[in-house]
Amino acid sequence: MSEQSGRIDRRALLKVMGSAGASAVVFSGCGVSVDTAHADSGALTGGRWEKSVRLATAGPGGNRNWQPGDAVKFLPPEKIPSGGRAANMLAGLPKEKLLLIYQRMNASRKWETAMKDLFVGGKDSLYGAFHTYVGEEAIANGVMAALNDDDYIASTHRGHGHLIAKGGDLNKMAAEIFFKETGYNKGYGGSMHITDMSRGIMGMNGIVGASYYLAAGAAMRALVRGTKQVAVAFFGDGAANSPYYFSAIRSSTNYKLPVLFVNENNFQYMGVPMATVCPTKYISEYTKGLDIPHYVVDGNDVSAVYAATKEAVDWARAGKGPSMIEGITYRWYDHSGFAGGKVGVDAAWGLPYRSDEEVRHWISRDPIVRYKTWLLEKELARASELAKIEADTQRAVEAAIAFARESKHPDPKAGLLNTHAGGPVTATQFFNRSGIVSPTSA
Ligand SMILES: Cc1ncc(C[n+]2csc(CCOP(=O)(O)OP(=O)(O)O)c2C)c(N)n1
Repeated sequence: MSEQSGRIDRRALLKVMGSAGASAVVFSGCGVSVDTAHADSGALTGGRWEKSVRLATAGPGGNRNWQPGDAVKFLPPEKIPSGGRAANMLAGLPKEKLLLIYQRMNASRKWETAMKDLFVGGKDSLYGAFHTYVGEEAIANGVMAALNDDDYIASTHRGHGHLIAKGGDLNKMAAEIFFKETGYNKGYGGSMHITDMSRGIMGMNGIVGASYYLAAGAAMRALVRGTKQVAVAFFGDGAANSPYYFSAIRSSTNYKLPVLFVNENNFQYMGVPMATVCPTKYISEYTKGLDIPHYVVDGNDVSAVYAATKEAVDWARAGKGPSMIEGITYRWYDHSGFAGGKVGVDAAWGLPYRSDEEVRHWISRDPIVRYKTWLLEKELARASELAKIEADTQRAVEAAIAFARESKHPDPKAGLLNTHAGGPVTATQFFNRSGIVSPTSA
């Protein structure tokens, strides 16, 4: 591992990790078509597999589901299908809602891209982890379009897009990234703790696999109180290997909780392809024995995600229990931070665990461009309306950054406020209560 200017060179680190632990290499292969509509939902979308996995071993634990040369990578069709059940369901929403989806997808993309440029540019002294959701926006927005404002979501480390899709405030989010007192967590939480209970957002979460019981708990509360609310647990393909996943989804099935387990399968763990650690080719295969509805959808198609979620939400509100949805998607940037990223350039290039060609394929299936094309071709919106949304959103993002820059850093003395269940505690009270000698008085 090398260090440059006191910072870890992430690319070098990934290379070390790759050579030490990874037993598979992902490379492009010939097209093999696979029917992804094997779920209970019927044919929601189609897609093609265009990549292969070459395994140096049979996978962890002698995994028999993966063979060298297997085709595994889903590549969506270039366009969202204009007809079919999913497209018709989305097209049936009021225009106002269709435009709101477009606005929030754009807000998510533009806000994160602007933050990326600021991190990479280095002038604003931003630091801390920042996991971008760029490329995955159709999942958050497809899910949220099927929820009510008072439904709950439990997010992940890669959750800015979930928050924005649920109506999170761009100014407060930006201020939190700048660690300013006007931020969601008053400047003490950073990216991975942003929470907004007024919108049912139970928080982003740095603990991989923490969303399951947060969502199941909220769903249990809704069931007991008879409110008809539902809760959604977002999680990645890596997080699906948490024992809490199996425990939570099984218990939720036992109690018929109104909860949706929404997997964002981007095929990448931190720095290795999913095939090296995942025993099955679909995450949804893990839990099929539970006999709850499972959906596998093109996660870059907002109509497919919406349609699956709407069915799962109706199922949950009818008291029938949980569903599992797997959205196949891709993140454009590195796991966290911006290795391989440049100011003004989309995506991270030259990373050791994926090919640039693969990234280009996915960018050509940009979920926002696909949705825009679909709206225009179906004449559900005019180009001028969408252009106005894009311009207004860009202005809102710039205003959020200005707001964050102009806000003050929190007073260090306030650091221990709100940390105790008994109410606000000052630093002096904390040290007195705990018997610890205060660093300032020591
Ligand atoms: C309990 C726990 N274990 C490990 C980590 C370190 N970690 C952070 S993100 C990550 C990978 C998560 O992969 P995935 O769930 O597929 O989500 P993605 O990053 O692909 O969106 C890991 C292992 C963590 N934050 N928490």
